[in-house]
Amino acid sequence: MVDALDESGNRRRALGLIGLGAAGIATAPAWAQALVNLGLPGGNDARPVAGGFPGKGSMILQRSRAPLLETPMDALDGNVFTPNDRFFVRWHYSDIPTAVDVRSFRLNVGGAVRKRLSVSLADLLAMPRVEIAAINQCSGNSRGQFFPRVPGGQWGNGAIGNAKWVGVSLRHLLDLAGVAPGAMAVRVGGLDKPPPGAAPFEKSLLLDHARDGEVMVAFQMNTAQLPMLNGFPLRLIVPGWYSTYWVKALDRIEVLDAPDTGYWMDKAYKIPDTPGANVPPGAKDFPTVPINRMIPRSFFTNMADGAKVVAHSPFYLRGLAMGGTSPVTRVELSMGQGRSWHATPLGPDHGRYSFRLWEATVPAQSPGDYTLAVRCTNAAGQTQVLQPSWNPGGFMRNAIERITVTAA
Ligand SMILES: Nc1nc2c(c(=O)[nH]1)N[C@H]1C(S)=C(S)[C@@H](COP(=O)(O)O)O[C@H]1N2
Ligand SMILES: [Mo]
Repeated sequence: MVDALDESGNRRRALGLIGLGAAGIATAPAWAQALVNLGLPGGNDARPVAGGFPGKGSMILQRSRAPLLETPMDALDGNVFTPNDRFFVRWHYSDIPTAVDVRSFRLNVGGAVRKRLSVSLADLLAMPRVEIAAINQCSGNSRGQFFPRVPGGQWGNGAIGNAKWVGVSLRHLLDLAGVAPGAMAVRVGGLDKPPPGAAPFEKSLLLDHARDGEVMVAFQMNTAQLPMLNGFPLRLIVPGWYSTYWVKALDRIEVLDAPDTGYWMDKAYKIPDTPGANVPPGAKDFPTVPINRMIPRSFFTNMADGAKVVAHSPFYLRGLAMGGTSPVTRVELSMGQGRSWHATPLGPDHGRYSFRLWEATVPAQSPGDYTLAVRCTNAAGQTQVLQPSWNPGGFMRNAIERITVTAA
């Protein structure tokens, strides 16, 4: 349990990050260990696997400034909770915090409130705590799989992670400040700085959502303080919602009495207002809404497309599933191009917002190629689609994952 926060270790390692300068991905940096192939349609899918980022082990390097680091499948395999040092990283702006003075740091609460607050980390650590297991998934996770391809970070499936978060509920902080009558929304921002002329990365939630008791200001991630690159010392946790709302290095909370018209709510992260955020490829003029709740997904983690298995011998498959905002009710495996599905046993339930492990032993097969598919369904009846959805932002992919394995 975190009882004090200390940035000194992070500070030393963070300096190494500044030293990276403008190293790009055009040439693999010297510290890259190997290339990984993300299997994206249409190519351009080899990425270096790199270590050397503060608080991080080996990660798939999508971009070094601002850092976009993807979690390799091996770090998700068998881990319902993603290790902090393998948890993916995404920042929009390159001017990110590399050290935080934990004594002078303040979280400010203002706007339409009766009493402004300036909360120190010591104050926050003394407040009542809440804990929740929740998946942090980038809105554009798996964007690289979109076809036709779309611009943006060309993620494979690893812009996702699950952690046990501990912190103080946003409701508690709002109650301390006293929300003024007529308030509508709560906007949050962090220590990263936009370039001149650009809007600060700020996101907002409607007031009732912000006060639901689950949305929290977290200072602990899987029993440790947050890694600097995942938002040390504080970040917002919005269980069930895409991580664009999970503002990192959170230093301000502002209660709004009018809708948020800032760039990052009004223009960016908008999805088609259609089921599954699906529009025909190339579509441009359609009504949009801000991206919001996640939907079910499931992944193979111990085998990838092209894996070899021994013929005439059963083989073991496992992976992770998520329900979005409702609990996982079933995960099913198909070997017949989706004609028949078989429910798989599930691992322990850590709550509706967490990953859930699934596993299966596939009976012995004669030599040949076999295509396997995995599908998750949640308690609200939402499931995954066979035919991938498309939208120009590359958001909300939840197509059924398939791998082909060869028995020989
Ligand atoms: N302050 C700040 N918070 C942020 C962002 C950002 O650019 N700045 N990016 C958001 C997006 S789009 C994602 S996907 C998640 C990534 O969280 P992680 O880096 O901890 O995995 O952070 C979110 N919070
Ligand atoms: Mo994201």
